[in-house]
Amino acid sequence: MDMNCNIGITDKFFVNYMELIRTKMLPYQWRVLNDEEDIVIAKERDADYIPAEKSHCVENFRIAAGRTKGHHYGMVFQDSDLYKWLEAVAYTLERVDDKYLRSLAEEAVDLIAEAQEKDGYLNTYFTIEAPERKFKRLYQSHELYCAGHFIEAAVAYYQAVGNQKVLDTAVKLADCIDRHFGPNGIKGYDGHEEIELALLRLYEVTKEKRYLTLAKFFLYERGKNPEFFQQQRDTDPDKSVLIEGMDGFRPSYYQNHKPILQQETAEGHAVRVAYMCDGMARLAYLDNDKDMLEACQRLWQNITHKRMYITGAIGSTVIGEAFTADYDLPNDTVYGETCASVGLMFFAHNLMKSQEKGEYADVMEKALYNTVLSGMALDGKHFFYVNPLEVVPEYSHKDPGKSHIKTTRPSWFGCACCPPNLARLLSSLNRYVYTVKNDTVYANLYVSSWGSVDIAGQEIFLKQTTEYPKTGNIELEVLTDGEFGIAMRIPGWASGYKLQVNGEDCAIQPEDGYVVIHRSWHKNDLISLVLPMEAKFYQALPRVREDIGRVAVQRGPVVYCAESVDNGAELELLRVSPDMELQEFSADKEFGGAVILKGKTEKVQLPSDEKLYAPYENVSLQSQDLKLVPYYCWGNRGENEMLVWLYKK
Ligand code: FUB
Ligand code: ZN
Repeated sequence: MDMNCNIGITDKFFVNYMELIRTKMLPYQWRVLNDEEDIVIAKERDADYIPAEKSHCVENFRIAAGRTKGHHYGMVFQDSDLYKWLEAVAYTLERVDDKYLRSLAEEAVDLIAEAQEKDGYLNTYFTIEAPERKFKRLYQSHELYCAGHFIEAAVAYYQAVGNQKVLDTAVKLADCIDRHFGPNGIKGYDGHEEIELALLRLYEVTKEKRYLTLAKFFLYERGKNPEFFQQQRDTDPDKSVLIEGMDGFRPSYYQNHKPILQQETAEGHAVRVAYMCDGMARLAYLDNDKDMLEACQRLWQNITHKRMYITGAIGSTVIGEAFTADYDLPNDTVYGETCASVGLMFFAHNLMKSQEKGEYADVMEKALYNTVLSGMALDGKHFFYVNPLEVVPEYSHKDPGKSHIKTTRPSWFGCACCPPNLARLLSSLNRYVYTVKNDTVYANLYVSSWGSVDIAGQEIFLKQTTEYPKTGNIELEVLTDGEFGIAMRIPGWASGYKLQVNGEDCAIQPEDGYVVIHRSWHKNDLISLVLPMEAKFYQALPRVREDIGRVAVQRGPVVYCAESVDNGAELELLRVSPDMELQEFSADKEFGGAVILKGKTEKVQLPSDEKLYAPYENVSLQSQDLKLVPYYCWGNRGENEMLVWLYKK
C-alpha cells in the first residue's frame, strides 16, 4: 500500500472489474502460463519470429530450477509474465483473502526462488540457454527488465501477505545487480527501462539506500554514451540475436540518444519511455531531485500535448512500437499498446507526488477509462495489445501494414506483456484515488471508496460515494475530526461544476485543476461535487492531419465510438453534425449498464455509377440513426468496423 493512503474500493463499476480479475482472469492467466488452456495464441503482428505456440512461462522456471529438463521457450523476457501475474495476485489478496490464488502465488514464489542462482542472478532464459552471455547483450536481453518486474511483484506480495521469502529473493537479486553495475562495474543499463522504478520501490520498503543510488545511476547514466549498446554488441563474441527484428534500432529506440535531462521529446519505444518517465518521477519525488522533475515535466508536456491520442493511447507506429513526431497520430495504424497507457498512468501518478496538477490526474483517468479498459474484453479472458481508433476488418486482414490492428481481442499473445499488466493495474486502483501532499489530501479519481489517509501524522478516514462516470455526482464524507486540506479535482473536460460543503456553496476558485478546501473538519462533514456529464463533440488541434474534418464524442472522461454492428457497415460514410443532440441510455446488459448514446445523423448516398473519381459536387445525404458505445466496450460483439473520429458534415 502506498505509505500514506489505505483505501478500499467499493465502487460497483471497478469492483466488478476487480472481481472479474480475481475470479476469472487470474485463474485463467495462471492456466495459460502453465499451458493448460486450449487456446489459440495470437502473434501481435505478422512476423514469423514471434514464438506463439504456447506460453511455457512456468515450465521455463521449472527447467531453470532443475525440476524438469528441456529448453527455454518464448520471448527472452517471458519470465515477466509470471511476475506481473504475481503482482496482480498480491493486490487482489490485499482486498480479498482468496485461498486458491494465495496457494498459487505461494507455489510461484517457491518456484521462482528455486530458479534463482546462488549469487542472486535470476532469469530463466540465461540460466537455461546462455549462462555465458549474462549482462552482455543488454539492449536485447531484458535481464534487468525481468528483474524489475520480479522486484515489483516481490514488494507487492510481501506487503500484501508478509511473505519474507519473496522479499529476500528480490533483495538477493537486487544485490547481484548492484555488484555488477555502477561506476565501478558495467557502466550501462537495460535496453528496456523498468529496473529503475522497481529499485525505487524496493528502496521504499527496505530503506536500503544502495537501491536508490543504483536506480539513480541507471537513470543518469542512460544516454551519456549513445553507442553503449552497439559497443557491447560488438564485443560479444556470440553474434546470435536474442530477439529477432531488434537489431536495426537506433539509440533513440532505447531512449539512449542523449542524457535523460536533455531529452525534450518522447522518442522511441512507447512502453520504454513510459517506464523510464515513471522511474524519473519516482526519483524526483524520493530524492527531491528538481532537475529530474523538470525533465519529467518536459517529457510529460511533449507526450500529452503533442503525441497522445484522445483515448490516452501513446505510440503512433508499429515499427518499434514507438513514438514518431509531434501531431503524427494516425488512427488506423496506431500502436497504442495497452502497456504504454498503463505506464502513462504510472507516470502521472508518480508525478503527482511531487507536484499536484489536475492535468496529471486528467490524463490518468483518460488512459484508464479508455485505452486501459479497452485492453480487456468484458469476459476477462480476451485482450487487446494494440488499441486502434479505427478498424476495418478487411484492411486488417489484407494489409500487412495493419496486421497489428486486431479486429477482436485474442485469448493471448506470443508476447504477452499486456494482459497481466492490465491485471496488476486494475487490481491496484485503490492506490490511485488520493495523493497526500503536506497537509492536504488530493482527490484524483472519483471512485466509491472508503479508508484512511495519513495527513501530517493524522489518520483521517474518508468515504467517497459516486456512480461516476455514469453520473457526475460525487460525495466525499469526512469521518475524522481534524484541520487539513481536501482538494477536489475539477477535470479539464468539465465545462462547469457545483461544489458545496455541508450544503453551502464553496466559492474557492480552482488552482491547477483542484479546489483546495482548508478548514477544521468535523466527523460527517460532507463535500458534494456535481460535474456536468453531458456528451460533447471534440475536435483535434488542426495540426493533427488525421483528424481534420472529424469529431469525436466524449462524455466525462469516457470516449465513444461507432461500431458497424449498431450503425451498419461503412462507418466512413456517416456524416455527423457537432450540434446534433445525443440522448443517453443506460446500456444493454452486455455493457454492464454503461451509458450509450443515440442520435439522428446522416449518411452519404453513394453515386449510382460508383465512379472512383469524378468532378467535385456535394454528396447527397440520407438520414440515419447513430448509436455510440463507450470505446472501452468496443469489439465485444464479434468482428466489426469501429470508428472514434467520425466525419463531420
Ligand atoms: O519488451 C518487453 C515488452 O514487450 C514491451 O514493453 C512491449 O512493448 C513488448 O514489446
Ligand atoms: Zn504490452
